[in-house]
Amino acid sequence: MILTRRTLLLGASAALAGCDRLGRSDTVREALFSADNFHKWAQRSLMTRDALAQEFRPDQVSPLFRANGTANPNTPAYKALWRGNFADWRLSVTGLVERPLSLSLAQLRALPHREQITRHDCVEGWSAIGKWRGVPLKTLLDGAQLSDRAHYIVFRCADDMGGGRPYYESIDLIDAFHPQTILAFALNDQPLSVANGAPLRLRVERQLGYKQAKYLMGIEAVATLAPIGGGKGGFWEDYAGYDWYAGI
Ligand SMILES: Nc1nc2c(c(=O)[nH]1)N[C@H]1C(S)=C(S)[C@@H](COP(=O)(O)O)O[C@H]1N2
Ligand SMILES: [Mo]
Repeated sequence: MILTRRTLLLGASAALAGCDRLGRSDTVREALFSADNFHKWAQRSLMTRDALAQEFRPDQVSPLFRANGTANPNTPAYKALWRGNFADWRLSVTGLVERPLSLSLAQLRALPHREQITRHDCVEGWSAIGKWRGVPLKTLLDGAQLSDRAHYIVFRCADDMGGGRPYYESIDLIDAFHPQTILAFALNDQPLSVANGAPLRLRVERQLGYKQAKYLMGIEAVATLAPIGGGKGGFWEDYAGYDWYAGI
């Protein structure tokens, strides 16, 4: 199914039960969908955040999962990791955790996996169905012993979006512990390609494409998003005013 930017944006608001009419005003959108206010509002609404995103059959997988945004980080540091087949790459788990972790790809691959065939919807007007395999984020957060003071998980990426600003994203703990939220190292039974985010990317299946951070280097548990980047919780949220909560 091809989704236009308009149907997606309307769909994103409509999915949040009953807020479509409110969502039409930019000021109200900003108020509702920013990281600061989303919680207060969502808690009072009837929204169910623990529902599963639709999963598809193997024969529904798209022949090509196109790449969008950065298709190769191309920095000296990333190129060195790529040349070494990511043997020297580590995922750091830091911030408000009792036990910070530093995990190799081999260690991540050895953890229990989840596989899911889901549809990725980009605001630019395209969708693709892919089969992802990865480690539930919950497994890592439990392993690192997340502190009670943590409210958000921030994802740090290897690509520079210009002027030394790296791509980054963030989600709250409801999405972080959602069973379909995984750190994926394989797409369609192949190791993740550079174009699709090698060696590891986030899949947070109830949200739009720009939340699916590629080229992960670190995840950090924080109490507030204010001191990170421009303070809005993600590169496109800071730079282009995209909603922090991009529910579908
Ligand atoms: N690090 C990083 N993650 C990113 C992006 C990016 O440019 N850099 N683009 C986002 C956008 S807008 C989309 S639609 C998806 C695209 O994922 P794909 O390249 O696997 O299709 O990645 C998201 N995650
Ligand atoms: Mo996107």
